[in-house]
Amino acid sequence: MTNFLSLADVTDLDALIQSGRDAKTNPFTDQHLGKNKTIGLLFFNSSLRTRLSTQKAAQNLGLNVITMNVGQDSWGLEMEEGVIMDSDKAEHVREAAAVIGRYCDIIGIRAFAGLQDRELDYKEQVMNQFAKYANVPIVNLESATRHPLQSLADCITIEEAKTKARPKVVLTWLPHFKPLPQAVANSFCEWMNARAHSGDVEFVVTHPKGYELAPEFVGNARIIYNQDEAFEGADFIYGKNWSSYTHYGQVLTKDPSWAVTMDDIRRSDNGKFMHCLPVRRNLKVSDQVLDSPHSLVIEQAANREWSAQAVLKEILKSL
Ligand code: AN0
Ligand code: CP
Repeated sequence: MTNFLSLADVTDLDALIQSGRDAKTNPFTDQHLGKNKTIGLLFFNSSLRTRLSTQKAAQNLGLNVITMNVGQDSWGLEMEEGVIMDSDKAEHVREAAAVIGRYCDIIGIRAFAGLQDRELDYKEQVMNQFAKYANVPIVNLESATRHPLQSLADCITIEEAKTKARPKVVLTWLPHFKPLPQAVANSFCEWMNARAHSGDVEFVVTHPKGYELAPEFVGNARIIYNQDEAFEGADFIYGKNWSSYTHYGQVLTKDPSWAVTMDDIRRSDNGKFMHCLPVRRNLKVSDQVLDSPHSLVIEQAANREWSAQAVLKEILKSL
């Protein structure tokens, strides 16, 4: 593996999931792999789990870690080519990426969607510009349209917790008053569609009308607009808010009936609740669900360390 930008960079998904589970059992067996090598973690946006779990995974592999909040600790970076740089961005990505690539053997980047310009966001400019100019492997720590390290952790969590060979996994939209990116939902669809294709899960998506995700992500997933119907027989309920893709970046409804409560869990097949976190309690999901044995959110976040370790190990082996 050279870059880890999306599922397309994964050659053997089963093996990658297993590698994460092996790292969880034996975290330090590959400590030699990263010796005298450095990973740089660049954050254009806030993070708790991604920042700490990726740093921890890197350290488990013997890597040195340097971290920077771009635009706060560093200069603001211009991503457009050929422009007169008279805005507030003092440095161009061409130099910045090339320079950071001289200090680091791997670069991880978090850069969310702006949610103003769909074409710009879906072009993945930040990831692609770094991939073009850094000359070292790039790891997606949540980009404008994807969050693949999250999806890998989600696959690991489902494998660990499933009680049947082909569990029913339901992605549900949750209410929120702020527009959030589609990245987590997009990636979850991308990865679950692959798991469904290999016969490992049954995958259903439920959301209010107007919250249809981009066709290239939702693929052949079954859409059921009635949430109660979608939850029938569910083994995993995966909650996430996202803003509209069709009415780009807009909040079309805040309907509180879409929040997940114990009534929804009762409708499922003794289902487990998943969420990438951070989650707003009692807005998106009730205290009762989060504090019950049905919630997998802490284990899911813990698995971020092992998903990052599986990916970094693959990249280190290719260096
Ligand atoms: C971000 C999002 O929805 O993409 C990060 C989730 C991992 N969440 C928020 O901005 C609250
Ligand atoms: N799930 C996740 O990526 O969390 P952070 O935004 O805190 O990194």
